Amino acid sequence: MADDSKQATFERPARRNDAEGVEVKYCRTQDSRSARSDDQRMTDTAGTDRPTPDVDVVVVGAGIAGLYLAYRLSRAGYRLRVFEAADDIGGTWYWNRYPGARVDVPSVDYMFSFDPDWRRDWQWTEKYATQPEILRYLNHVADKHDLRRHITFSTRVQHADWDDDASLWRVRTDGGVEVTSRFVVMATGCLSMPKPAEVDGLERFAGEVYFTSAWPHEPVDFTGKRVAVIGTGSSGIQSIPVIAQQARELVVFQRTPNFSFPALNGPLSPEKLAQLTSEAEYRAAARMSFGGIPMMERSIIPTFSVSETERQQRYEHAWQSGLLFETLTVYADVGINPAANHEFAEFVRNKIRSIVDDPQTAADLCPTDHPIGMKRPCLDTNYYATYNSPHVRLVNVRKHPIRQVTETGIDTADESFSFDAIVFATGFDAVTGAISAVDFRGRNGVALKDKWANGPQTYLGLTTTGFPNLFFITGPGSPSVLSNMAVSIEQHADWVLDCLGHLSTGGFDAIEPTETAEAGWTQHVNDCADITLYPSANSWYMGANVPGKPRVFLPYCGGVDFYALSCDEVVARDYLGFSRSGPDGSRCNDGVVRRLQPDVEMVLMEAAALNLPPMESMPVADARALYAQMLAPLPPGPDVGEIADGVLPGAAGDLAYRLYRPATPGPHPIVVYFHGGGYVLGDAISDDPLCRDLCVRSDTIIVSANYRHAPEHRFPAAVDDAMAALRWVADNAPGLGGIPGQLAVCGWSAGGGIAAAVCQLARDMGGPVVVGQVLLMPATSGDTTSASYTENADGYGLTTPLMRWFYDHYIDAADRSDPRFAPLSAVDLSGLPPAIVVAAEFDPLRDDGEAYAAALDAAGVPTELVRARGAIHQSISMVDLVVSGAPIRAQTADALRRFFAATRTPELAS
Ligand code: NA7
Repeated sequence: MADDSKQATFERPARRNDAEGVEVKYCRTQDSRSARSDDQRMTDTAGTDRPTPDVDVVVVGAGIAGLYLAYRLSRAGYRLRVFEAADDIGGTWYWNRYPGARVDVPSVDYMFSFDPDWRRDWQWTEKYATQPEILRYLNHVADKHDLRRHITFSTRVQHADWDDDASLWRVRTDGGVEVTSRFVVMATGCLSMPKPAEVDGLERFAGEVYFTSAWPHEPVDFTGKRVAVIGTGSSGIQSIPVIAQQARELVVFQRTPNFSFPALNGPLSPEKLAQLTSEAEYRAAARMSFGGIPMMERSIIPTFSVSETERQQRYEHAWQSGLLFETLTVYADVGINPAANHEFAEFVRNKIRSIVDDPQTAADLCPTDHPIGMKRPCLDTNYYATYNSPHVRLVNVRKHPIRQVTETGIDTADESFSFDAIVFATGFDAVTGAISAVDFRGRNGVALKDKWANGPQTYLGLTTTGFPNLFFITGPGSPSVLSNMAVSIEQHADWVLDCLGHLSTGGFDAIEPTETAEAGWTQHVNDCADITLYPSANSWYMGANVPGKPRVFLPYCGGVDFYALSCDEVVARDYLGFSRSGPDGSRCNDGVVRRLQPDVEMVLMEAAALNLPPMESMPVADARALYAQMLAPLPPGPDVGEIADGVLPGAAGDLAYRLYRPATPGPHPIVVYFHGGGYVLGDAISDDPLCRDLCVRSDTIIVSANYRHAPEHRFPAAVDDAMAALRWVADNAPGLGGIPGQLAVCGWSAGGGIAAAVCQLARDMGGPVVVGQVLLMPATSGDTTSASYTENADGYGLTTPLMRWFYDHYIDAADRSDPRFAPLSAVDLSGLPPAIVVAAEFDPLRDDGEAYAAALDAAGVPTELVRARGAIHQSISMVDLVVSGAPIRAQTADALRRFFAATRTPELAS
């Protein structure tokens, strides 16, 4: 294809990208190619000395992803080759022909969306289609769109070497053929590399051996036979009831029981079909849904916010729904809160106990070693009831390990079994297995296997640094196996096609993520997983089923919707995090697309959707009412031993306080706590969840003392009251259940500044003795012009205008260097109690906290600074909502324990 010489100028002024804090570099100066339509093939090296590759794109795999890519690429005019190891199309649905194999996402959701007239020539017969029906559907699509002509069957791609000079991949197959290609797209599936049998002696067995992952094409008849099934994941759970119908005897060898729900399969419901009336909208909604299925959204209701009766009804509804995603979204915190998870898990275990007659079998079938939903749950038809048949038996191999396969059957540690056939349903080297099976050599000959030796690193789950022009469809770090694969496949393939079009238009021939972007995304994927219970389960999501595989959470669990937003944002921000290059130059737009903790991001999005007026635009009374209204629905925090409300004498009248006592036997150390709210908002109970959490974690009494607020009571009213409260608590410690001398202070936000100020006052006024200070996102300087005020001025909960509004209400400009307001202004910080200071990354007050911690440290005060990555001002106070704040609260509580332990006398310590 001929080039032309129209010039497109890419030179733009460098700009500061505030969200990343990273300079955007436009390295490219001039483009010698014209903008071209996506419909034209892109590989054109005329006028350059780079060789023209054999094809534009090599696609590996001809399953759902490979077929869709073949469709899109061929229609867009790219020259492509698709290599497929099997002798026909279908991928997963080609290989997994075992009895009972079905999709467990509704069939109408598990299909291509690009062909809206499918209903004219295709009908699903069931809610959950069988493997043969799905394979027929894929063949139908391949034939209808003439896709086979692009596919080379019975050919496995074994090697791929990046040629940096030629900017192309040299792809080699098991047949020894080499094909050069500008791009390689791995459409190899997430569950396509079967695990080996992992039992000794299989070669001795004289009977039939089957793997669910490579089932014969001809029918297998188990009638009258003694059959063993090893493995109780989805494949085992689907096949066991069907095999049991034929076999004379069936023994299931179970290593880990799984949670399974009734599929309640049947004909397609009219309701479901009705949902598809406006199909374009339905498919678009799928792409912006939590799991790739519309109308199955994440719950926002925490488990224990509703009554026990209501919860049981909700669990029952999920059980009766016959929908996997319903079971995963019963309550907002089932995947996060162990207690919530346990209750739902116990509901399902009770179901298992109620179905299975034999109590020991039921007990063995009840999963207890992993939280529900954190290992892939299953949908089944009569799975548990199958064990009530007299010819079906369950062997718990954790109690009775398999020793070996013999000529006639299987020996466990204490029994010999005879079989005519053994079925292995033992799973896959998931997500990375099929990618790692190809020997990829990227820039400088680096092997992908080596790069991923400690776990995969990708940008968006689509690309990896050092391997230009290599794309993974549903790769590690993308929603993939946690989503409706059909939707995620199309989303990825569409993204790749858009990217290829973009490169072509810009005259580039290579794209690669930057190290910063990849590290940022990998961190984000881990952040998402770390706020859930996923990492606690030994699942294939974690690579735990493959001996020696690094223990890393492989998919992205933030949801299809949030994930798609990231992908779209990367494109909208000029391929943020990618460097692109071509014969005439390169362009690198470095940065990180997601830096906030995922739960913070979600909270901010929900808050933004409320579209509330800024507080600083309101009368104070309205702002206070709004603040109370915003706090009311937040999760309450943990139960404490006792809560007692009282009044204490402040500097100018009574002050309310709330005391939180641990459930453990006292006496306890005491922490005097000062709430946040910018001196204007809040009261002794407005930080109730945080105080409860601190009480439980640190095993101390928390006395949350109110103080007078501005504008009614301006500086120094708040700090005077705080000092009065500290004295009163110190004087009354025994009566409050405290240990005399074991007194610390804590405060959040404005309260953090107040806590810092009272430490200085206590030092200077001869007491009381304070053994530690916990300053959470404290206001310490009154300076609203620092970098953190500029960078985080708006969009992260607390805004710069609001802080200025608070200060203006509280204090005159002339007083702002008074250390009772701005403890950072104190001339001498020596001799203050040891401190822990928490500074949130996305907080106008970040620099206040960091500066005070540095100043304390410089003055010789033992100080721990916690830089809360991805956190906002409220990350610490939204207990049980911003789960990523929990480690910070734990660190805070640990510090408190240390402060008290350091000052405890030996007698008290004992
Ligand atoms: P899974 O879900 O990985 O299940 C494999 C099962 O085989 C699981 O119960 C394993 O126990 C068991 N297993 C694996 N190796 C052994 C050995 N050596 N001995 C005994 N038992 C073993 O694979 P599936 O094919 O069922 O399903 C894969 C996915 O396909 C599924 O999640 C859906 O997404 C569709 P373990 O739990 O590892 O202790």
